[in-house]
Amino acid sequence: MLTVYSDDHRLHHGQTELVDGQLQPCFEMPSRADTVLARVKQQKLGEVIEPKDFGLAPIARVHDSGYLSFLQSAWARWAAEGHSCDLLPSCFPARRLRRDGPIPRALIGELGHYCFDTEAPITAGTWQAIYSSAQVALTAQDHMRQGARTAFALCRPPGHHAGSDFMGGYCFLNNVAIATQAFLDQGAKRVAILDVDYHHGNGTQEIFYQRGDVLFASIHGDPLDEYPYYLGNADETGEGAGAGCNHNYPLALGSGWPVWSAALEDACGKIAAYAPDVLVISLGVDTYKEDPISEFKLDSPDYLAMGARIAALGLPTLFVMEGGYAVEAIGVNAVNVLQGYEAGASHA
Ligand code: Q9C
Ligand code: ZN
Repeated sequence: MLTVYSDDHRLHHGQTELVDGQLQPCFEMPSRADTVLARVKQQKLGEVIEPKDFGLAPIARVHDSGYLSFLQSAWARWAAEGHSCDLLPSCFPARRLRRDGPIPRALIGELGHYCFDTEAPITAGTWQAIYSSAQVALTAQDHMRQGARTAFALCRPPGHHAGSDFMGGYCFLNNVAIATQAFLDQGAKRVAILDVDYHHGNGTQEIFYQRGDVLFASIHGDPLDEYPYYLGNADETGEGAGAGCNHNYPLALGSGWPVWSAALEDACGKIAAYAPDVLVISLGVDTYKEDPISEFKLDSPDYLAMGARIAALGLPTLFVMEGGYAVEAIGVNAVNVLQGYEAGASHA
């Protein structure tokens, strides 16, 4: 399996995030991608290539133009105001404040408009890092357009919490949505997205909620108990043309492989019935039992079984890296999914 990777991810390195009322070092750190890349090489998964540059157009197919302009210019504006620390929001338009009203002139006001939490710090290199992360996804997608059955986009920063016009949860550009839209723009009729990250993929759900050409299935910690709290319940099934194309599997905190794999089995049934041309996986491995911010109990061998079950769908499959914060283990766990898939695909 081909891996696409860019060193540009290092240009995004947030300092701190709020944990229980205190600023602590960010869980989403550059060494995460290093660990995964090292395991890809150690296991000889296949060739590792740099991304090509497909420009802004495929990103703008998913994201709002004002949001993209904001992301490109935010750091320069912040620095011009005399700051050198991370740019973080502090005020958000909750109910009955004007979320669709005039966008504030003030930088922090505009930031709150384009953001739903305090966990996506903007740093000097953030734009280049997130642009390259999206190009990593697009390059892996392009490899499949050229005929490959599978590819691995080793994206960092991750993307699934980012919506069409908002950032949050360590995410800025929705790499999976951008790759999915590229498949559709190149002639795919239907694409299925399976999000196995511990957290609900609220951004991906938002982007495709009213669309019948994308099926979204997500297995995650119950949002009544877990981040992102305000989306990811089972009664969110899609709207309009997308009615019936959204499937959420909120699971109890503490769930292990028996419960998790039963949800996977159900999701695979929905995906098979949808008969997509392509499957895209939001590959988060923060479901691991030792993950520092998560409450599922998957163990490393479970990721081999996960990959094999995905392979049994018999679909061309693009894997896109999302979360996973037990830094020493995420290489083994992510690559286990890929190797489980390869072993399963070779039996098919
Ligand atoms: N401040 C992804 O896995 N909440 N994002 C953490 C501690 C945010 C996770 C709680 C979790 C975001 C891509
Ligand atoms: Zn996550």
